[in-house]
Amino acid sequence: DNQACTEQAPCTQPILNQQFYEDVVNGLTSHPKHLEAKYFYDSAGDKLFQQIMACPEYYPTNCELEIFTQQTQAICEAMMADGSAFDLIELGAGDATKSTYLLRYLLEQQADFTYMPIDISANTITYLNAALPGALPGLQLHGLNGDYFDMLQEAAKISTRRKVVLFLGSNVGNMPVADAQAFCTKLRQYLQPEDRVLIGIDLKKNPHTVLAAYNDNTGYTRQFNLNLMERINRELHANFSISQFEHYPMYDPETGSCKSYLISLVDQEVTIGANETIHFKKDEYIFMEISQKYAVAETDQLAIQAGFKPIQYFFDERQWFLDAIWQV
Ligand code: AVI
Repeated sequence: DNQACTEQAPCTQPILNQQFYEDVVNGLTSHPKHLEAKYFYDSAGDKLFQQIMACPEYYPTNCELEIFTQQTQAICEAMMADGSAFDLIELGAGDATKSTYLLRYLLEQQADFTYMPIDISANTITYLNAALPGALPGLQLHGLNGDYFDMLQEAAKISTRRKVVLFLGSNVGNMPVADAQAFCTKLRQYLQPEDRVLIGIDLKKNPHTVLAAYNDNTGYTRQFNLNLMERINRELHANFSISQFEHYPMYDPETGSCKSYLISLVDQEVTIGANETIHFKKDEYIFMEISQKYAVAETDQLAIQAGFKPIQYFFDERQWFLDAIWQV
């Protein structure tokens, strides 16, 4: 069992990630309590997210894959635009499974482009630099490890070619609408006229379908949320009793926001490191994550208010997911 640090048994291990510590303590001493979903993705979290994506209930990945496999040519033509050379920048590339469909087609067409995956994980960039040249012979590749906007600036220094930015997988949905709006506005400021974005956005649909995707029967999504507590125990020397919290997912069809919470089952105290004690009342919640769903018109609003023109839409058969091309 995890032992928290106390005065009697002080921490012997240092807290390696100070930012993580500050964000967690800040979130759990706020009203209401919250944690940041970006911290879901340690190695156990990465594995759980892979398992979520393989669940029958979790439709977004399959929808976007369907779009990319069924409409490869049209999507790539929209990216190639006038045929001029370009840099293809992917924000949060991960293992690049989806983008590989596009990259392969672009290579077949002998498009003149450099693929620049950006990821906050150094492991991811190391992996892509090692794996992609073998899988995609002839690919010009320049991986960038760091914050999205820092690396966009870096990409602009490396070359002045036209930019096409990929932001896939409904990652934009993990921001509240106001933050998504600010993010898109900032993205626009890093781009030049004629640059384009291919953005994947999950759409509003039957509420049962959405909720089931975030409440899979096997319980991977539940574990995915609880894993953040395990991570906090391990890395920040805390003593969360995982069994004393319950995963509560909800979807509001009116606003399109799908949210997940962890609910305290009892009155309890949790210590983090040597200095923090957090009190939980029975039934008190921690807000964990938002996965915002949009109507198509709302995605247009997002684009236009950020200074983009939505110029093309690609839907899956059921119209559950949208990959849109936005132009500066
Ligand atoms: C990464 N992101 C788009 C996922 C989503 O659908 O919001 C994360 C996720 N959370 C629970 N299931 C999947």
